[in-house]
Amino acid sequence: VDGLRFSFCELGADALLVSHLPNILYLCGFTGSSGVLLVEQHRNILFTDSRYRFQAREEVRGAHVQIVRGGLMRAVGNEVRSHRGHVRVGFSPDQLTVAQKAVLQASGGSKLCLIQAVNLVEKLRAVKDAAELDVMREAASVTSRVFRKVLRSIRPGATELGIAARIELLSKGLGATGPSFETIVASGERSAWAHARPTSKPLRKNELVVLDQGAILRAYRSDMTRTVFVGRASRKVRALFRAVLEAQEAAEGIIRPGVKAGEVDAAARQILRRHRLARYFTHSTGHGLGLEVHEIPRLGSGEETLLEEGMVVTVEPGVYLEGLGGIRIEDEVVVTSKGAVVLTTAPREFIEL
Ligand SMILES: [Mn+2]
Repeated sequence: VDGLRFSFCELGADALLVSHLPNILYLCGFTGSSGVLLVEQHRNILFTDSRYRFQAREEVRGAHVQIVRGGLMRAVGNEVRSHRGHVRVGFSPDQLTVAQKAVLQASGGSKLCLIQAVNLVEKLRAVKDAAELDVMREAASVTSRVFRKVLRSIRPGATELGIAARIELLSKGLGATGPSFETIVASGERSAWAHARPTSKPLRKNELVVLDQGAILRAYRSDMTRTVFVGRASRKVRALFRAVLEAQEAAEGIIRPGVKAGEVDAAARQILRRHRLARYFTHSTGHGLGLEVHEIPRLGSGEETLLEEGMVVTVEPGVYLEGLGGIRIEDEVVVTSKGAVVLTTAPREFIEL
């Protein structure tokens, strides 16, 4: 939190309004679904409501808890108004609704001065410490083990929804509290939808199946994708798979501290371009991961963010061909001084079932 104070002081703020729940969890340990944290120079105040009285007492570290009635933002405004002079409060425009801002300004009155402070907590969160990495390694391990187990259920007749449910059930059996995101099981032509929702469509022989899954373990999320084939694949499908795997390995291979996030994306794209597949690779190469499934840095074209030791990112090139299907291979890696260390250890070779 000292680093955070430094960064908002640099922006000319006296305090930081933290309204995004994952940031609140990161800063003070509170897991409730309603709360606002005000980080001031010499103290932190978590505003929440009476439903969380006992939970906050149990969870919150390093912040004074204030149970409020009649709205969190009004309470923050009242707190600001109780100060002697003006208070410049940093806030993130994409994490405060227009309505919340209006209430805050009405209750804070003329003493409140809002200034933009974007991504301050997110920048801290991007670099994981040893304890966070331990949890993330465990979350990734859950996902890898679930993949191995669920392979047995992948056969003609099984539905996408049935397999997705099985993935989530197996994850919970291994200690996960839920899926990191809506589990993707997409088969046949539907596998070309990069973010398909599972349906009651049964798997058929000679179809690709994309499985994109993640588990939440002690609040941290994992994210891994594998693409398998039901039956025996054609040479074309095998060649596509090899190209995607080659792109993934190239991207992973250049990851180290000091490399620009955009360079990792370029490395994957260059391989697919060489295979004349670049136009089928329609999303960015990866993203940071932690308390949320999409965090900074984004591994996308032209991204200037420098990778740092301790960042956890996904590397997930894919190709999506209308009528044929999609192939995506995604792993989660931690950036170390020696390069990328893979956390998701499920087999990456082409699996035919
Ligand atoms: Mn992902």
